[in-house]
Amino acid sequence: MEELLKEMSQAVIDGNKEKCEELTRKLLEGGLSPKEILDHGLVPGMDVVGVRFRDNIIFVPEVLISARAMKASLAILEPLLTQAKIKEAGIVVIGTVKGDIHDIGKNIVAMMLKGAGFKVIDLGIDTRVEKFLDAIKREKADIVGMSALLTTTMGYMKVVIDKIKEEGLSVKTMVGGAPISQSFAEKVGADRYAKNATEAVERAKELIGIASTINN
Ligand code: B12
Repeated sequence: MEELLKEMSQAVIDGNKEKCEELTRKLLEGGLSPKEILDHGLVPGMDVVGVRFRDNIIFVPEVLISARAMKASLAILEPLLTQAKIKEAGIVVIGTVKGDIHDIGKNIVAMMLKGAGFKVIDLGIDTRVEKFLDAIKREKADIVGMSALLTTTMGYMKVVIDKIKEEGLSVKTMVGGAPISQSFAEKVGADRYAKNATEAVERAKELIGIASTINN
């Protein structure tokens, strides 16, 4: 299994979609959980892509091909990750903020929240404040989750949080994405920060007052 997980990381790095799909099925058949496949196969692969992108060894087209390969695996894992164990723990509206089109991490968070019993309304990418506010009101959301992967877009989270406060909405706010930190979350007035999807589920449960042990 160890070997197959390494191959999986490499398939993400190479952007080999077919290989990613094949390995996802093999690893599931081998008894690994979707979360293990994510944490030890797909995410480490994308981490390497990130470093190579940062160091100008690869460029946007290669990253896109890697993202496509990872998404193909996620499509296989999605039905397994989203099988809710309890009914409607709470309602979460989630989106990547305006100006930002990164959605892999946000999609994983959405899947894991669904799997924990939350109803999730995914607003997609490049989400403006009006769209967040409309969905929060329409869905009577308990929590709004915002994702940003760029230092140039993370500031937009404050625009949304300020507007929520200005309108006096009772929704809780949760933020995440590679450049986000606990201190940034506090600075913009978010209720919670999570560094990954597993923690996002824990924080979401805290926000609506479900003991984190119930649904593990
Ligand atoms: C894949 C990728 C892309 C793909 C995105 C495809 C897609 N559909 O998402 C493409 C090629 C489109 C892309 C484009 C660009 N990218 Co890009 N990209 C990446 C890369 C390599 C990986 C991101 C990823 O998917 N990671 C895997 C997931 C699983 O991790 P994650 O997103 O961090 O999510 C986890 C947590 O953060 C958390 N989380 C995420 N969201 C949320 C939300 C909530 C509510 C919570 C609680 C938690 C949470 O949980 C997730 C799961 O565990 C990163 C590198 C990196 N280190 O992040 C660069 C990176 C983010 N990109 C970068 C850049 C510069 C760009 C471009 C500007 C490049 C360009 N010149 O055009 C454009 C921007 C386009 C735009 N307007 O958004 C830079 C940002 C630098 C900066 N300081 O701002 C990075 C850091 C690369 C680098 N090292 O330079 N990119």
